[in-house]
Amino acid sequence: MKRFSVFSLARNAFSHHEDWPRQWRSPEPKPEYDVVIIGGGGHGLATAFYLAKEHGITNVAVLEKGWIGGGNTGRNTTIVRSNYLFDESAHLYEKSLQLFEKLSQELNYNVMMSQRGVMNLAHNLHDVRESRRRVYANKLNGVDAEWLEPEEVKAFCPIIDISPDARYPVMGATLQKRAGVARHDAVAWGFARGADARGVDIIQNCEVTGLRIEKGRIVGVETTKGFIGAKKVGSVAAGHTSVICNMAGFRVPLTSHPLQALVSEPIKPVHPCVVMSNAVHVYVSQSDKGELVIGAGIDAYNSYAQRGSFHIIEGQMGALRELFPIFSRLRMMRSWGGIVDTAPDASAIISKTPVENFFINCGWGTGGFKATPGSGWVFAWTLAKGEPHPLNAAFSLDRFTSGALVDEHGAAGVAH
Ligand code: FAD
Ligand code: PYC
Repeated sequence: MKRFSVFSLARNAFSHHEDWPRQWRSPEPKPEYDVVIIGGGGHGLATAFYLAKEHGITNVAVLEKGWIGGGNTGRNTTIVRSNYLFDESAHLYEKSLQLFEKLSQELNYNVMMSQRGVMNLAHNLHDVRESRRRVYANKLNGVDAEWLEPEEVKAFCPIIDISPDARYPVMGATLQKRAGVARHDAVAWGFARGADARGVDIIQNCEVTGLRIEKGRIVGVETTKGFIGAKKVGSVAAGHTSVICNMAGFRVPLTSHPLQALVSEPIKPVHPCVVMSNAVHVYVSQSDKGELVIGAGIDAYNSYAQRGSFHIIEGQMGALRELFPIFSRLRMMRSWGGIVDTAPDASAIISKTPVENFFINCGWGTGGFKATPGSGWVFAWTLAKGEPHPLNAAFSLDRFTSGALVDEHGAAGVAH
C-alpha cells in the first residue's frame, strides 16, 4: 500500500487539483439518436446507463436543461427504503433497494450507501394500526420490516423523546434495517460516468423546448441547441413533466409542488439512523459531514420555485424540537426546495403515451430518490422493448381511466 507523508498531503492540497481527467465528455449533439432522454437527473441518467448496459443501446443522448443532478436529484434528503404497502410498489422499490445495495460495485463509484435503518414513527392509534399493517404486508412481500414498541424506538435512537405526555407521543415505529441513506450527487455522477463510458452523450445546458410529432409518432425534439432527431424519446423531467407532455398535446394527472429541506450546522455523530414522522411533519438524518438533514411535508400550493421559505422552516423547527429536544439550540445553515410531481395515488407513472414512441417516467413525487436505479432499470426495458416490464406494468397511464390505482399516500413517507 502506498504511504502518504505530511509532505505529500501538503503537495496534494496545493496542487489545485489540476489535470484531473473529466468523468464524462461534453459532446455536441448528433443529428439523430436511437433514444433521446429528456432530463439529466438520476432517473434519466440511470435509464441511459441501463439502456447501454442491459440492452446494448448506446446511440443515446441525455438532454439536461441545466446541469446533471441539479434538479430533485441534488436536492433530496437521500433516504432509501422499500417498505411500501402494495405488492406492485413493494416489488418495484425492493428491486431498486437491491440495485442500490450493489450500486457502488456496479458503477465502480462510491455512492456511500449507508444502511443505518429507517424508522417511521406512529403517534396515534390510527398510525399504529396502519404501520403494523404495513409491516405485515412488507413481510409477505419479502421486504424486511419490524414493529418497535416505544422503548425499542428509544433503544434504536436514544436521542428521541418518547415521554407519554409529549404533544404527539411516540406510540411505536416501523423499522426497516436495510434502509438508510446514499449520497445523491454520487448516484447521478456514477450513472453519468458509467453511461458516458458506454457511448451515451450527456448534453448539459440543452433545454427541450418542443417535440416534433408527425402522424402521431415522435421524430425528435426541438432544443436550445437545435433540432435533434430521435427514434424514441423518454421524458424523465420530474416536476416539469406536465410542461413536456403539454408540448406533446396531452395532459397528465400530475401537480407540481415545492418540497423543502434544510441542514443544520455540523455536529458530532449523535443521530444513528433515519427517523420519519408523517404526523409531526418532519424527517431527520445526520450526514457524513455531521449536518442534520431535515425535511418537511410538501408546500400546499403549486409552484416551480426551488426556494426555501420561512413559514416552512418554522414548522420544521417546531416538529424537530417536538421529537428531539436535544436539538433546541442547534443553528440551521441553509434551506432549499425542489419541484416534485405528485400523482393522485402518490405513485409513479412509467408508461407509453398516446404519442407513438414517446414514453414518460414521472410522478415519483416526494419519494423517487430511492427508486433511481430501479426506475432507470425498468424504464430502459420499457424503452428498449416498447412495452412495460412486469415490475412497472401497474404504473401505466391507463390506471387513471381503469381505476386500478396504487394508493401509496401513507407509504410515500412525506405528508401530502
Ligand atoms: P430530477 O433530478 O428533478 O431530474 C429531472 C431533470 O429534468 C432536472 O435536472 C431538470 O432540469 C430536467 N428538465 C426539466 N425540464 C427539462 C427540459 N425541458 N429540457 C431538459 N431538461 C429538463 N426521494 C426519496 O426517495 N428519498 C428522499 O429522502 C427524498 N427527499 C426529498 C427531499 C426534497 C427536498 C425533494 C425536493 C425531493 C425528495 N425526494 C426524495 C424525491 C426525489 O428527489 C425525486 O423523486 C427524484 O430525485 C426524482 O429524480 P428525477 O431524476 O426524476 O428528477
Ligand atoms: O420517500 O423516504 C421518502 C422520503 C423521505 C423524505 C422525502 N421522501
